[in-house]
Amino acid sequence: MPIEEVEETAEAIETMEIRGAATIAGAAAAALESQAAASEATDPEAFEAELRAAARTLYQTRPTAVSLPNALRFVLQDLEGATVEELRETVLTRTRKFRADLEHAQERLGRIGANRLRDGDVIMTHCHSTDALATVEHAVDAGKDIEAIVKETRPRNQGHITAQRLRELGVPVTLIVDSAAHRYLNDVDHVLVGADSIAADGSVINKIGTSGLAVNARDRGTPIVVAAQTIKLHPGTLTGHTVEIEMRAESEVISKADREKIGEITVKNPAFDVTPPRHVDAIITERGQYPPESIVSLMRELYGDVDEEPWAE
Ligand code: RUB
Repeated sequence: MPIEEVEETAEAIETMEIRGAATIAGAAAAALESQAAASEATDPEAFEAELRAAARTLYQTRPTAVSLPNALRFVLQDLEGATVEELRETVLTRTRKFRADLEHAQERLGRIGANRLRDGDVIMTHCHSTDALATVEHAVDAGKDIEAIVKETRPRNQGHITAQRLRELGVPVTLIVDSAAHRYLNDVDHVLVGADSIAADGSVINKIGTSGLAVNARDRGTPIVVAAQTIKLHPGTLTGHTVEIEMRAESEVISKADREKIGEITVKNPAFDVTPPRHVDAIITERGQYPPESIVSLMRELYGDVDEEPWAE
């Protein structure tokens, strides 16, 4: 049985109290760290079984952001140690390294992405991405004036978080409803979004509405930049797996009262969509900028083929 802290983290991810691909990955690594630190297992097999159970609990929360399984794999793949203490040390070292790497990668990605933003540029954002905001932060730190048009991002309105963070950076913000994006794209120099997963063909899986925004941006000739650390690369897609799109509760879209008033309808609430590589200009990672079609070489270099997950029963 995973410890309470693991269960609490899993619930917070499921309810989106903890959300966004990078933040989810960091929280999952922290939960494994707590599990390892608190374990009272007396033999290595029991210790590993506990860690695997904790990883499964975390893995089952949300299916789309690959940063979550990538984090779990980083910690649990080929665990080294002949005793409980050695294994514990390995897990603690890895979870700490993972979390430190996460921060460094975002910082580096931010510096690289900031080079694309010029003084006086206007960006359009969708959802809330810490990777995307890192590039704005670095541009602002470099003395550039940046303005933002922020899509509210129904149904959960993560655009409000983005608007708040951008205001904290001193960036002037215009908030628009999602359907107003096309109307304002002529005023925009870059569409800047994050990613939950990037597939081997360079497709970008991100918050629902990203693909429609990308089509609109293409129509207007506005470049689309995706800021995504390499933990967003989905190694399973190298061997033909597709990325599962999370379907969330209809209560996020419509109240019970409104639904009853309307009558018999079906409500669908996909949380993410897939933007094909031809609609993306660049993927910015901590390892540099990539045209989406060439991201596969980086994916192979960093992950190789992934066989069985180390938390399988
Ligand atoms: C969040 C979302 C973000 C990516 C990237 O969706 O789509 O754009 O996760 O975020 P949700 P980051 O709110 O449903 O989790 O750059 O912070 O990893």
